[in-house]
Amino acid sequence: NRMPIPQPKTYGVLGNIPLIDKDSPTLSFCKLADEYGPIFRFEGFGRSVLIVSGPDLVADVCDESRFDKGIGHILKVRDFAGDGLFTSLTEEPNWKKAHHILMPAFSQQAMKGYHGMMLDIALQLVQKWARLNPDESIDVPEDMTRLTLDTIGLCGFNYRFNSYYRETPNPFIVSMVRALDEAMHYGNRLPIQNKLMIKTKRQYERDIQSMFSVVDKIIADRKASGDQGETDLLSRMLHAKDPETGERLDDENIRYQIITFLIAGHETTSGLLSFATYFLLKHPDALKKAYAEVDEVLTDPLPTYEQVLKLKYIRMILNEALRLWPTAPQFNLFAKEDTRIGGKYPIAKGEGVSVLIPQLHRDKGVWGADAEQFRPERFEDPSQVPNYAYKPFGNGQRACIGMQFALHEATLVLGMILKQFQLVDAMNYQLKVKQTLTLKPDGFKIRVQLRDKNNAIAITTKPEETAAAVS
Ligand code: FDE
Repeated sequence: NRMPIPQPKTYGVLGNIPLIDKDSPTLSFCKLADEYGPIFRFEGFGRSVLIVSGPDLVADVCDESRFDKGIGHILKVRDFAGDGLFTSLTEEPNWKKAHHILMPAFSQQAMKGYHGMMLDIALQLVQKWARLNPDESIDVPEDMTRLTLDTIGLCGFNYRFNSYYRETPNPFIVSMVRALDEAMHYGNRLPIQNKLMIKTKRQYERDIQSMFSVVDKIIADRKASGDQGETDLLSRMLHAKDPETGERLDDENIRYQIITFLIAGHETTSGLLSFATYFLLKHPDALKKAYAEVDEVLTDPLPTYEQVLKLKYIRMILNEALRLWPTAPQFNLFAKEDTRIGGKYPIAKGEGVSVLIPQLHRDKGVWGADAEQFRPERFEDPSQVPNYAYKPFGNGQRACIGMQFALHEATLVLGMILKQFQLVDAMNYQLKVKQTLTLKPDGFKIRVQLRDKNNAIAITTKPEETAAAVS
């Protein structure tokens, strides 16, 4: 009962690389999966990885006793994210230490402490949109990225990127995005090509240095301020001890964690909000239900923490958006021993596996004949959700630590947007998915109209009321 693993055709030293659109690798993998099935081998520059998307096979590689998170594909990101949570191996001491220290800071309970800060940034988005003229359009992914970046900056280390006050991204973010882009492309070039790209390499090194200097200053300033443990992530990282070892995180590791939260926490959540907005725009029935819910639940001028928890249908919309377009679309593993995937596909110790989430999430055998359709009702009854075939936040102990954070933030913001605005598909947008490290709807623009022209929150002329409500 040993089955050969299919492999697409190869191109000499380039292996399978020419089959991949380097600007949207995940979508290329999905096309290959349509052709080669639920598991196939992919080779590039001597490295080989098994691309797995069949529900049973994914369930099997999610067995943490035989598979663990691999970082081979993101090795280059360690140049600036070091041994932070996302880019460390499970066996590295700093993974477990930071995991223990940071878990409580990302619990559902902890969201209470961030709610006011999340609201502060969400209000900036709502007020910007409310003040647009009727013929001005909104670049949704851009404004959502402003929101998610500012939110993680404020909740993470009490730093304001003030993205709504800038036309272009903050220089820190320019460096981060450029460095990420280079880290992603680096592995898909021949070593000789990389050697010759001297300008790119210099820019990459400059970008990393400028990220380090911004973050190191934030850490130094906080230490100098004599902070005795405020509620943000940074103060927790500076003060909390790992209950197992009794140790704290060192400054270098804190730097890596801050960069990690900025990377992991803003593109993914921004993509989620953009796709959710897109689906609502194109599904009037779901939009109608969402309006009914926000009108019923969000009865105060500003949403409270408890009200956000009551936005059940909005949550279902977000879950369904993450099913069709999981914004972190792949996660990687390696075999801890010689074994077989699904009992029949042999894999050697150390070999890599990549779980292709969008393909898994559209499996008709699990999700039904309408798997390609946007239907939030799938998530109505939690006991009916096939969790083994739903992995938008990864798996097991290496799953996303920021899940509650992202979902609270996204539910709050989507609820506020719907409470205030009618969404207008002024340019009849046709979905085009773009990939950096994460997925986003490319060039997605809408217009909005205030639902209630006299709405006090959106166009308040009494800032003190807003301030009082936020605090
Ligand atoms: C993580 C994560 C994951 C897994 C990956 C791997 O395995 O490789 C996933 C899939 C995810 N994540 C997803 C997501 C989505 C969304 C919306 C998010 N995410 C969001 C967020 C926010 C924040 C802050 C975060 N996030 C964070 C994070 C971290 C830190 C991590 C790592 C963890 C460990 O490993 O420990 C992740 N995230 Fe996420």
